[in-house]
Amino acid sequence: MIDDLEGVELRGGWLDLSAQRALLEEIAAVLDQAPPFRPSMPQSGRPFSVKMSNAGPLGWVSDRHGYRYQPAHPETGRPWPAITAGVLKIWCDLAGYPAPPEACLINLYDAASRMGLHQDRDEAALDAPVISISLGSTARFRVGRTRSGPTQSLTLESGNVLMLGGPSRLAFHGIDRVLPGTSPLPALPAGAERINLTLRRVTLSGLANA
Ligand code: MD3
Ligand code: FE
Repeated sequence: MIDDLEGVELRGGWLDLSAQRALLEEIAAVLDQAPPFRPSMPQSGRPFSVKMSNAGPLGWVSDRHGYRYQPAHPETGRPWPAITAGVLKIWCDLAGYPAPPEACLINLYDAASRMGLHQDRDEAALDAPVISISLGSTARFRVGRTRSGPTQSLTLESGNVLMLGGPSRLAFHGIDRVLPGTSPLPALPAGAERINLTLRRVTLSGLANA
């Protein structure tokens, strides 16, 4: 656990290099079916510096109309591909939640990409943890309980898995920067410098409160 941030658990080295390579192959196949798109900010339409795609019955998207989950790719109109076996296994091993994830958001970072401080709160299932898997170059990540209060910096390396549950589920977090050239992997799909997979349960499941 991180000081004062109960519910944040960093599993360093959870995935060895061969597990990371296997996940990247799965993700490359997803991206063939659901090509990376560039989201934009609600209202302003300002483009994100990360590109995104998704796997699972629901995918997270953002455009002028707002943030939301939807069952199809915003450009191709096709359903998102299924969440792959290696990704599902990580949820099953770590989540301690009786229902499967519905969304695997794939964030593709280049050397200059950032993600501003935000909360993940577009999900009804706030009782489920969020699981984040880092692949490729190292990133500096920031997390704090409130938007304007103290934050802590953490390093996310390739193969790290971060679990956010309980009191940390609504913590504010963001990516300050990627450290280019620090990836232990030969190459990432779509020419990315860093890939983050974020697994989330979106809808309330009948299983969870049984
Ligand atoms: C802490 N992605 O897609 S994942 C996101 O590395 C997102 O791409 C970042 O934040 C990335 O929404 C960070 C780590 C993460 C995810 C959810 C959290 C940290 C969190 C929820 C609560 C607290
Ligand atoms: Fe987030």
